[in-house]
Amino acid sequence: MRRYGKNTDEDDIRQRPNRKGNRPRTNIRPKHEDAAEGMVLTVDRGRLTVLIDDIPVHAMKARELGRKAAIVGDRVWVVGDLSGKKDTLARIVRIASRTSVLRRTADDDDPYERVVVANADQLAIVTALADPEPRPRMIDRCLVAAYDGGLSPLLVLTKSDLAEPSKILDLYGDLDIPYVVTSRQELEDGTAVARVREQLDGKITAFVGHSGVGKTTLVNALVPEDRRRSTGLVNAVTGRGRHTTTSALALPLSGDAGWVIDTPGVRSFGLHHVDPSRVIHAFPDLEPGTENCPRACSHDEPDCALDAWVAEGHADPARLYSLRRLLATRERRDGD
Ligand SMILES: Nc1nc2c(ncn2[C@@H]2O[C@H](COP(=O)(O)OP(=O)(O)OP(=O)(O)O)[C@@H](O)[C@H]2O)c(=O)[nH]1
Ligand SMILES: [Mg+2]
Ligand SMILES: [Zn+2]
Repeated sequence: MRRYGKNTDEDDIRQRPNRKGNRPRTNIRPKHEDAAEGMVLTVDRGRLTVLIDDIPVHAMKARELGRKAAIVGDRVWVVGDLSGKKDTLARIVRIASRTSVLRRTADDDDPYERVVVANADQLAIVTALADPEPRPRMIDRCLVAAYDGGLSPLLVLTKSDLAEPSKILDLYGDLDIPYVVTSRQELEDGTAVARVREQLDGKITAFVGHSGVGKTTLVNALVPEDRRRSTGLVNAVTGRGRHTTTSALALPLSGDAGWVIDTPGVRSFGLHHVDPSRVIHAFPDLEPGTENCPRACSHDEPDCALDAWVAEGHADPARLYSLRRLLATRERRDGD
């Protein structure tokens, strides 16, 4: 596992091993010379847990940071009691600039942005093939948020023991977006875990999706229990009844091979913050067809070239329908 030394300076940051992703680095020497660097694992009402030298340290934001909030995935510098012992509270004195920011709003017409995760390289869009029913509309929205936030998407289709993946793969299988299909059986015998791990190596991956799709089940299968316990934080699923996740939690994969970030299920992925002109990037199969569009085409107007292009058979009409639906509902309250 990666270790963060104290007295971190620029050179240490540069020499950090296993940098496949574009983790933040800084040219500014920390103001506090004795500050230790770590990663925010979770945030609970102003109390943060920061992993420093393998120790989950309790911390809060120093007043000097002002309104700037640290979120899960942030790289931070911490001073004070770094023992991680009960009732200790260190102070976060600096937050590194972020390489990516995953944002959402509750609804499209809600201007209040929730920053979900910082510095993730990849967005695992988790969709159950049944229970709950898959909703392509949610997938499209997550794709928009991923491209907009600077994360590369990964589709994870769970519960293939309950339903066939073919319908969803008809829509998304040819988009050059990596995908994995998992079932309960394959999670238990380890085959699904190996397949998912291949897609996660060296990256920071945030798992998002509706409640009950199996995000925590998957994350727990990926990160062995003793490892989860060593962070002092456990997102429980086992035991009696369902355990819905209430706050985002970052966990390190074994072998210094990246991180997984479990997040609470969402009803919708509001995109109030996304400029409508950027929505098309989440539809790579349709994007080439916009070449003959009029200038500043909204792609939801009579002169849009996509109708003819799709009619010529270049893309699935269902995808154009999805794009239009997303563009049309972006300014309205939205059901899923
Ligand atoms: N049949 C089947 N059930 C699964 C599978 N994966 C997860 N489940 C079940 O689905 C339910 C929900 O799983 P969770 O992992 O809690 O779902 P979640 O996405 O974390 O839900 P939230 O935390 O509410 O967002 C649990 O009862 C799991 O046992 C699967 O591959 N097949
Ligand atoms: Mg969960
Ligand atoms: Zn157009």
